[in-house]
Amino acid sequence: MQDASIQVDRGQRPGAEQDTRLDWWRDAKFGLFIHWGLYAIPAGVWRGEHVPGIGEWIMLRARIPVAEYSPLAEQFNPVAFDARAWVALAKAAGQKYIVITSKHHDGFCLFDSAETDYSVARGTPFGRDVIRELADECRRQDMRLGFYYSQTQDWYQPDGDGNDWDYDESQKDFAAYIDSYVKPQVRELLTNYGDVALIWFDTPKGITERQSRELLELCNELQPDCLVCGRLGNTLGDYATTNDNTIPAGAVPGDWEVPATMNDTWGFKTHDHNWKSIADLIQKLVDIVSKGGVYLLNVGPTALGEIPPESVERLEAMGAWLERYGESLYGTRAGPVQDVAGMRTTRQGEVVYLHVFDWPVDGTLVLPDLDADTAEVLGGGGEAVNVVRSADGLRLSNLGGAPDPHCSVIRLRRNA
Ligand code: H79
Repeated sequence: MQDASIQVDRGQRPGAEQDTRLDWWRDAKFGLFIHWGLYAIPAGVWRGEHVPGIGEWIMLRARIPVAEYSPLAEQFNPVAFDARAWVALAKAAGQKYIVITSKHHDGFCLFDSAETDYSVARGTPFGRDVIRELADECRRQDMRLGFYYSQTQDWYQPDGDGNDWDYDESQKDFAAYIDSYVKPQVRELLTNYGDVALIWFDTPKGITERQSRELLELCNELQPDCLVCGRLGNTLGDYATTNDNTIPAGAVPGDWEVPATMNDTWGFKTHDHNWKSIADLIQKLVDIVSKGGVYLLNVGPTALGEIPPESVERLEAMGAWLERYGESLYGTRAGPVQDVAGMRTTRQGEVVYLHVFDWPVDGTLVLPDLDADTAEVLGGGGEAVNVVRSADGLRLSNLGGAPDPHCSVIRLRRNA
């Protein structure tokens, strides 16, 4: 059964498991999402008032007219932007791909587009093509790069979806917006920046089956290896996403990804200090991978181009954990047993990795429904673990102290 938190109308083609184009992504487990645009300037505050909700939605939440919002471009001058540092941070975090907002719902583009001057390249004092700099840097550092692209909502384009405070909905020609604006921009993204790992469409809303299919065909024609996220709409796309920040209750078959925030916003907000702990984030990564998913974890850089220090600290801590325990996640598949007394498992061939969030003070664990001949504590003291099959399940003892405060890992093997 499909878990209710996965929208079944998002992705998952029949026979997708045979599609080897997804293999790198299936093994990657962990990506960096970057939400960056003009909304980083108000950062959740408009006319001195805190606007509740996610930061990149401020234009809609405060019903800011295009005539007031679009001049933010004249202030966009992120002199601290450093593609090299951003990519290096993702590397240090153990992330295997980056997805950045090439265009979010507000319509502002982080790439140089011939279709509009409403971009960082043409409409700001900064005047640089952020996407080009990132693409070049990703190539240099051997990092895959994908583009978030809001295909349905565009609050700047008169025919785009979502802006009913500037434009009369009944006068909109959505089909013209898709054909004359979205398709040319997708073509630019898939032509001008080298190999693109994936396109992350979002909020399909009323896009028609034919429009979704034509966008998919365009992507496949231009870059056959570029994956397409299931939020393209109309059950098309290469993989499913869960709802934002939603982890399924148990294992889910197929290819799926959890897009998630570290605090409560995607785009930077000065008021949002509700940061998840390092332990929580590491355990969420383990939890998702143990269920067969991929974690796409977001940062929202400031208007200056700085990734918030709270995000950097968390990503570096996750990278340090992955540096030691990465073999228990990368390239694995969902564990054979879900939620073993609060623990998680992953599987790689015959090897099962057991992830222990709360290490037993008495150095003993009993694992129902698991079987093994040997157990090794990764990064432990090297003492031999006692493995005994008991009526209650596999009993591990002499485990020693917790090797890691957030999540320790035990490798279980069976004799050949
Ligand atoms: O890009 C991020 C979000 O901006 C985007 N998806 C992630 C990856 C997203 N688009 N739509 N949604 C998420 C659903 C948003 C709903 C809400 Fe709202 C926006 C809740 C509060 C603000 C819509 C507007 C409902 C109330 C106000």
